[in-house]
Amino acid sequence: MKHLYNNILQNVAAGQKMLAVLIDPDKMRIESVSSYAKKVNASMATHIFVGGSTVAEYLCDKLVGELKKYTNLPIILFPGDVTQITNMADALLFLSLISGNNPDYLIGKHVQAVSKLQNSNLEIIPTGYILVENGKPTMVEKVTKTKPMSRDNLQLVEDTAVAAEYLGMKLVYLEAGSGASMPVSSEMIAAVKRRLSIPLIVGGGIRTKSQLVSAYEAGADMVVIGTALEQDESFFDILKPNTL
Ligand code: 1GP
Repeated sequence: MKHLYNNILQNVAAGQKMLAVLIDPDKMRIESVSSYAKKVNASMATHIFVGGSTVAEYLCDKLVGELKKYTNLPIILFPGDVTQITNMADALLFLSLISGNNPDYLIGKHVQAVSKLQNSNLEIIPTGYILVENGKPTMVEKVTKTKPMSRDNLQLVEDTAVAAEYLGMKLVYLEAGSGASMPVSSEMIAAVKRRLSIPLIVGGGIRTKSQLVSAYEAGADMVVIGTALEQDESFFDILKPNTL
């Protein structure tokens, strides 16, 4: 039964904030998965995202298979490319990079993915993905050959998010980019959230508890953290359940 999106909607309706831990298969050694998954399980994380910009083929499959041995948390693919799709996961963010105008990332890769997806059990969640500038170039920018949206043009980012909702997308993901030096601003999160009735995901450059709390307070329904946990697993200690 494909119920992950409905669970997300229920959490939003109940005011329950969600946290996704992003695991990049290129940066996680298979031997480390069991201990990492234990830390994720003991934290406030509600979801695990798996994906990256430049993942070698079949690594996602291997990683998700290993993770499934150690966690019951839902595993959602956050793919940088078609090769990262694996039926081992529970769901897939079917991302459209709506901040840019590269047709490959608006529809091209999606068409390529269909033959894999139609034979899978993955819950497919169409997601409007908006890359916002963070002060330095990001891997997403490089790989997709698109420019991020300006931090200063709130109106344009808001309208882009609303256009995603009008197009029928089920989530909007405001992304500063992995390892961003500045996360998406609270002002932008609040402005976008005010205009949307679908759930809002925020990620990129969140490294402290106060940045996490600010993102939630501004209106993020789900926050994604990858780099900060990759670089320092002691960050899990301040992400215990019910400690925000
Ligand atoms: C990247 O939004 C995610 O796509 C998470 O970013 O790695 O900076 O936490 P970080």
